[in-house]
Amino acid sequence: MDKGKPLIVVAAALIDGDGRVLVQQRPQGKAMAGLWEFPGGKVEEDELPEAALIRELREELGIDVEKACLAPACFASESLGERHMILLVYICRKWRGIPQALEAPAIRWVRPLDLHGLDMPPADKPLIGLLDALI
Ligand code: DCM
Repeated sequence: MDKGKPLIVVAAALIDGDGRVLVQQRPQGKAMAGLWEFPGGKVEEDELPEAALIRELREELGIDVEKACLAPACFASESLGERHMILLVYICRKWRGIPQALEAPAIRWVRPLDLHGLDMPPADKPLIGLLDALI
């Protein structure tokens, strides 16, 4: 079956000085509403992944991140049904500003071990074990 071009999505694992990771809740009205995800979103047609992530982090959390502070960590792929999705994940430990829930109903800082207890989108789940190992 031809599913066309895959949807490229970027996400960040923001890690604070205490080794906690930021997750945000998906808003009502969107797919997978209420689930906790790593912040990020779709890469537009003419964008590079890092530029898309920098844009999304500014829109969603009000923080400024430099490209050099985005360390590629892993990727995951998932079938969304009508389309395949590839999620590119970056680790980031340095940013300017204080993250705020500008688009999500809530954000939370959680210890990597506590990620296991959260409802997350399927594409985000494989990252949990990886973060346990990396942080
Ligand atoms: N998505 C995901 N995990 C993330 C961010 C996004 O699985 N950390 C998925 C949810 C949607 C798609 O990417 O299927 C596009 O995201 P959005 O609906 O937020 O634009």
